[in-house]
Amino acid sequence: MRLIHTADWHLGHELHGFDREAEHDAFLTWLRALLRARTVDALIVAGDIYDSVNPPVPVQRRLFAFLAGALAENPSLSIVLIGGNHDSGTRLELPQPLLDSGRCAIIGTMPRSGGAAAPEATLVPLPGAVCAAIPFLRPGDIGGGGVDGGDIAAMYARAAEAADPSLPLIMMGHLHLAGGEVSELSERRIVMGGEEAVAATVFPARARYVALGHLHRPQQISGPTLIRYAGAPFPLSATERLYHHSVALVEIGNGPAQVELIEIPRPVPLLRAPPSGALELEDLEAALLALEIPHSPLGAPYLEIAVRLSGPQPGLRGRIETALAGKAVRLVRIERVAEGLAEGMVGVAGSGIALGDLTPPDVFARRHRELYGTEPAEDLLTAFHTLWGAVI
Ligand SMILES: [Mn+2]
Repeated sequence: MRLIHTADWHLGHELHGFDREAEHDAFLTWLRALLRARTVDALIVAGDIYDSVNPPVPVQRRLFAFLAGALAENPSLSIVLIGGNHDSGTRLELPQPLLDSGRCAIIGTMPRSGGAAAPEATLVPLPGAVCAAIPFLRPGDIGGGGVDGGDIAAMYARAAEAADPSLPLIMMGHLHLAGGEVSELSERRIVMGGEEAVAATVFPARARYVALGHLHRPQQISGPTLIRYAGAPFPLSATERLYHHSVALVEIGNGPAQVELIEIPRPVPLLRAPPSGALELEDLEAALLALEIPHSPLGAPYLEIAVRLSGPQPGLRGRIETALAGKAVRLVRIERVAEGLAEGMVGVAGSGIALGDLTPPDVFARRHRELYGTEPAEDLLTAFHTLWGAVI
């Protein structure tokens, strides 16, 4: 059997206030054409279908139109969707009664039976295979307390035991596996929220293919079987702009599963000035004046800028906008890098300090040091404390 594995669509995503609707339309149109061209048995989407738990109406309409269209165009296609940490599982499942349940399964939340998790109920029959469609697991999905690697392994083991042993077993999941490369920005809130990465050994060796979502770079993870993150369809932050975004076409026969990566055309260019590191403001202004803007029919390219500063720089944005005058770009972010700090040496990530150990004034002072390389002035600290007192 042949399937296409994709994930982390994040429908409704905004890049620093710019909506991605045209890009999502381009991706979904491309995917529908691919499904028509490549004749697969199944399309599986491994979570974070939506970017938020309460996606706007046009965003939900986009998903429903895609599902209805792809099923109508491909009479032998099955589709399986699972919920990710960004999704509301119950909202994701909403259109299920309107879709042919024999060909489209949406499992947003872990099914329950008599109040307890029922991983057996995640098994979805596919043409020539069976799929354990296990969604992102939240504390409480499993029965009180947090979700650890042992709980996750137990869910996968129970699903595998309940699956017809004569059929190839495909497993889905939305979680953070140890050994996966994390993009710096768009997954940070999850990693820093105290979530532990789990070992790839949570998956039974019996699975022929494990289709994951959550990490946005397409990648294979070594483990007891073939385990892949499909990755997002296009960059969701500037740190993802060099990824080779793709979908995985997986062929499961008698031997090991075969994977063909099909690169997704980049709908809108995402530029960075400079391409890596940061420049002093004068050098940056010169680089911006000389910046070549690629042709981009779906909307002006996005631009992220990194400037090296030795202290607060009033009027920074105005100077950058002046240097960009007349250029068709969308300025998404100005990263300020403090003089004397090497890139990547800022923040608490990798420092061994847990965010929970810092007080808000600590975070404020650290952020000031990151931005300007100096301690906040006394009057600024006083203003911060006044504001802090007003909100707690
Ligand atoms: Mn996710």
